Amino acid sequence: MRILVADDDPIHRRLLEAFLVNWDYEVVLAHDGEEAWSILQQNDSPKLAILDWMMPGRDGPHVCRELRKRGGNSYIYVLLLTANSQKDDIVVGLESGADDFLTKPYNANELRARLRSGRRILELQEQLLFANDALQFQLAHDPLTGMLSRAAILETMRIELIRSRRERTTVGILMADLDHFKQINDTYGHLAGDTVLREAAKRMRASVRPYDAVGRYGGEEFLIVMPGCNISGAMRRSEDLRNAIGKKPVDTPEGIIPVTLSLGVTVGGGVNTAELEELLRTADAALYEAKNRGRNQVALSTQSQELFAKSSKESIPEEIVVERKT
Ligand code: GH3
Ligand code: MG
Ligand code: MG
Repeated sequence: MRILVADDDPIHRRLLEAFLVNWDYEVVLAHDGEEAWSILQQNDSPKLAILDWMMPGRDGPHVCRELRKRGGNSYIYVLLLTANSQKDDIVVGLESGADDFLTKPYNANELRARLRSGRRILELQEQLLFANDALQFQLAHDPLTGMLSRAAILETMRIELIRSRRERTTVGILMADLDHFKQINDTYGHLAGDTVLREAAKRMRASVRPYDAVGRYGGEEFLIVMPGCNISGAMRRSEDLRNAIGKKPVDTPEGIIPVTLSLGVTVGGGVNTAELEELLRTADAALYEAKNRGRNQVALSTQSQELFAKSSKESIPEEIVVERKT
C-alpha cells in the first residue's frame, strides 16, 4: 500500500521511511505541506498520509482542512504527527479533519498498529463505495432485462429535453409495447414470457444508437429516448425496432414464439414546448392508435403531426404518418 510522508525534517523523514519500507509500504515523500497538498490532489494519490504538524508553508492541520473541504469520494486517511509540546493542540488537530495523531517521539510498534487501523477504515470505506455503486446500478436498471429502469429512463428523458431546448434540437420519444403479450404468457407460460422480454430488450438495444436510451417503462412496455432525432428519424428508428422484434420469432425452451411490437412516436424539445408528462401522454395516445389499427405498426402522435405541419422546417412524408404493416 502507498503512503504519503510529509515532514520538513530530513532526519525524521528518513527514519519514518525506513520503518514504513520495512513494513512493506510504498513510500511517497513530501518535503513540506505545499508538496503534500499537491500530491494529495492527484487522482492516484496515496490513500494513507502521515503529516507532520509543523511544516513551513501549509502545516499539517492546514493540509488536512483543505483535504476535507475538497470532499469527494476517495477518502484519505490522515495521521498527524505532533511534538510533545503540542499535546494540548490535539483537539485542534482532530478538528482540522485528521483521523488520528501520534506524538513524537513515537513508539514504532504503536505507529504500525495505528496505520493498520487506518487501513481497516480505508478498506471499509472502499467496500461501502462498492456496495453503494452496486445499489445505484440496481436502482437504475431493470433486473429482468438489464435495461434502464422506469425512474432512470424518465430521468434521461427529462435531462435530454432540457438539453434539446438549449441546443435547439429535437428529441424522439417512442413508446413501444409488445402485442398480445398476455396471450404469450397464457400459451407458453410466464418463464417463456420472461425469455421473450429479455430477447426483445436485447434486439431493441441493438437497433438504436449507443447514445439513445432504452428503458423498461412497465411490464411489456418500453420507452425510448433519442436525442437529436427529428420526426422522420424517429419514424425510421421505430420501423427498425418493429422489424427487429417481428422479423424473427423468439426461440425459447417452451417453443418458438412469434412476437410483434407496436409503437407510438412523438417528438419533443426544439419548437415543441410540451412538458415531459404531456409528451408521454401523446406518445401513449399514438401507441393506442397503433394498437387500434391492428398492432405491429408505428403511429405518429397527432400533436407531432400538427406541430410539425405548422413549422415548415420539416415535412412529414405522407406514407409514414401512420404505418400499417402486417
Ligand atoms: P396489447 O397488444 O394490447 O398490448 O395486449 P397485451 O396482452 O400485450 O397487453 P396487456 O396489458 O393486457 O398484458 C400485458 C401482459 O404482460 C400482462 C402481464 O402479465 C404481462 N407481464 C408484465 N410484466 C411481465 C414480466 O415481467 N414477465 C412476464 N412473463 N409477463 C409480464
Ligand atoms: Mg402489450
Ligand atoms: Mg402493456
